[in-house]
Amino acid sequence: EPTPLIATPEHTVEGFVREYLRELNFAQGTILERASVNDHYLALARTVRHYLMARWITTTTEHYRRQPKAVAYLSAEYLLGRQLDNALVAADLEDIAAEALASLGIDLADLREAEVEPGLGNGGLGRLAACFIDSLATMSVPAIGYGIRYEYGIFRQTFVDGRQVEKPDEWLVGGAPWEFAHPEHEVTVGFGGHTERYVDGEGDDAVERTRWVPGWKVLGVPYNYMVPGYRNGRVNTLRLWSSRATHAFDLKIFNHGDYAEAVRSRTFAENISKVLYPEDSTPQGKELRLQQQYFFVACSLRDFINQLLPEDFDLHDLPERICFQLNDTHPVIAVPELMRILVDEEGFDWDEAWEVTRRCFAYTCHTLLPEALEVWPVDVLGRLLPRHLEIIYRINDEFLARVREHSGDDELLVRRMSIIAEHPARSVRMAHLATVAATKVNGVAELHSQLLRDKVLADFARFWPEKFTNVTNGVTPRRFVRLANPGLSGLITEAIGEGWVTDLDRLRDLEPLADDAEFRRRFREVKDANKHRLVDLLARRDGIEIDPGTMLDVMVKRLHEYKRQTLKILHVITLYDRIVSGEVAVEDLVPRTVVFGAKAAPGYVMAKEIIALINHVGAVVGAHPEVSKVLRVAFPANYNVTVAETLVPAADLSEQISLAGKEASGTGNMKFALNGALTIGTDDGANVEIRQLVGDDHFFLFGLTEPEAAAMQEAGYRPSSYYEKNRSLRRALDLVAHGEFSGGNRSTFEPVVSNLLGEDRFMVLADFQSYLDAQERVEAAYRDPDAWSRSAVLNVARSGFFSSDRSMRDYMDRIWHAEVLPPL
Ligand code: 26W
Repeated sequence: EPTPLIATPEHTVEGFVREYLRELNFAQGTILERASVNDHYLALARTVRHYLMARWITTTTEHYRRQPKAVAYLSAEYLLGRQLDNALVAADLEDIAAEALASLGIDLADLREAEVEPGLGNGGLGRLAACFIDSLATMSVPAIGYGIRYEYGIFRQTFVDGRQVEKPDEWLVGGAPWEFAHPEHEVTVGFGGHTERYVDGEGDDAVERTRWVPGWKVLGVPYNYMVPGYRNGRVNTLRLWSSRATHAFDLKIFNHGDYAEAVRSRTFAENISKVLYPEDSTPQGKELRLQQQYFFVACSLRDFINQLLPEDFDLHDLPERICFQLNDTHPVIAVPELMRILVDEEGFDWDEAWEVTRRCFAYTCHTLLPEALEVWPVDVLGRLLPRHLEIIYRINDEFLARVREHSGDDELLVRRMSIIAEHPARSVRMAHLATVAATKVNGVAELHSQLLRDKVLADFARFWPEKFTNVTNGVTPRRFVRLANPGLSGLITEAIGEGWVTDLDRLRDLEPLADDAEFRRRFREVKDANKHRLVDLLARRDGIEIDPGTMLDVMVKRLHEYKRQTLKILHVITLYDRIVSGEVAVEDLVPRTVVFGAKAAPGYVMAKEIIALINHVGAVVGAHPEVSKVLRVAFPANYNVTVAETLVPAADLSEQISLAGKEASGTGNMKFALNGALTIGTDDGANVEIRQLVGDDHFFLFGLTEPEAAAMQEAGYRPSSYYEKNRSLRRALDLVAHGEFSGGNRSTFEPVVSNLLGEDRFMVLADFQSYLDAQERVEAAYRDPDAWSRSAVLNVARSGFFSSDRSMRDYMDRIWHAEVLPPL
């Protein structure tokens, strides 16, 4: 086949300038002298895009031509972060672009700031999906990401009197230069209606079939995003779906003269992809959410079958061509959808269809909290997707028959394993459906996968031991080291060459340099420069002043009780108390800046109270003339990927302090370790593996282990006993209760205090003393800059395992068995 002719701009400063001016003139319709910052940004983004276009077309063409075994990542969330820098680095254009722009009198740094990041995810799960597609592209794996093009991403957080107030995230208003709309590839998706039986064929060939007659339909329009590999000549695709009203439906009503109704139907359809659910860890049982899930999954399956497979493809061979990876339960409705396509539309018999379906899906679980496991009431699901509910019932019947057969009719076991829960309302347990259907089920860190097998999905693990596996999460070194930390990247490359960017295990070669005083000095210089970058950012962005000469102690992640931001703030309060009461002199403390970044789900009342508490404590600490000499709290609003990119490289201490057995993995923990922060953390999630790799001497471990916490809960945990026994704890909680941080008002934080003293589900009080002790060890260690930076360098050198490239290799070997194409 002939190679397609694709125009590519010349990879030189002059070539870049030419392309840039063309964009400014012809696409933006303006000239250098009159262009706004946004004009410049759009012109730049499109210019960079042009350099990647040939690779994108070539990659896509080759996927189609070779039909390799591929991966389709199904995820309701992609927390992408800004695109410009990533594209510049991937295309090896950083220097050329900077020089080209400078020659036009433009500063590249100013244009970077103009990009609003696509925040199409909540937290860890969404960012993980973004890291994974980056790694797949970089490793030349034929892969496509499927998701939703939310018109509004994760809300913009603001603080009013220290309390969270949410604003809509209008990320599309400035123009969306990274996306390509393809209305010509729109897909129709049905909802509601009813099912019918009918006889297909005649005489001996006659078979009874079912058809679904939807009550209404919407269109899905695909928007393609480039997913550039790192300098390997490949660009994969992320395809996000946007909902539209069907033209026919719309027009019919419109022609009847009912304009209001025509608008209503349009609004219904377009609402589906309007906004990301800002919930993290507790599913919203809202029908619109189920609509979103079915919408994107139905579009994606249809698209894969119709657009990415050859016309004559025999769907019996589908498992040879694709693995659909289910990112948590959000896309699990894809299972009955594929069954429906095969049985109702393609005429497969049930067993044949099930055989294909089961081999096409794999499921990743991202949680351990029972309340985070999605369930859909059958009346909701049956109204919205009547045929899918029938299919789920049949899958369940056949599954439970096997359970009965193998268990000698153990009805208690059958009830526990059923896809359908009977209480409190009859509902579909999406995690059970996923587990029954999937070829493989994986957790996201060793401990998490173990707990899935032993606790959350124990019955299933006994039934299908070989189904369960682990793939420890990872993060992309391109964005979170190469791009976020140019100083450290330069230092590493100088020492060991640049291969580490795509082969992070090579960081091991840095180990001997931990003992090299000159290297450590330069390492500290980089950390210091990164702190100054953070100082500038916080001053500019938030009007927050921080001292780069202090230890930077950072806790950034979604606000959730199990993550225990309260434990961190109780530590701050204890330090405050000790200074104010004269127990310690400020000279004897290591000066610290405690940085928080956290969004709370808008409906999560306790999480919002905790945000207010942190802000109020921060205000009192900052206003105190003595305390503020050695302790400051900074809580910049609206923590996001962009902020992380400046914050993580500046950190000295990484706070990973969840109750053991609750954080599935964590990925922030990996980003900090890779950027040379030391971790203070519990034996939870991937912390366990981080500590094993970096070594106990370079990690501050504290707190109960998972078995200890479980045993204590079993025996009857009484938080108030810790309050009674522990003086520091009592004083800290009393300060809060007595209104020290609420202008004397004792009711303000009463709910937080009484929750801790009464239930304390996540055992903050039990771990308090152990945490204080660990913080003392932190202080002692920080006083010795040479020893500290030695540990920091060893953290970097020994964290190569946490590259998402390694995660992708593990998925390939253990789950997908997809092909790897040669780089181009
Ligand atoms: C439906 C509501 C909802 C939304 C999101 C429920 C649950 C979730 C996710 C499972 C929450 C999440 O982001 N989990 C995080 O996934 C990361 C990537 O695997 C892990 O590193 C985190 O430990 C886990 O909390």
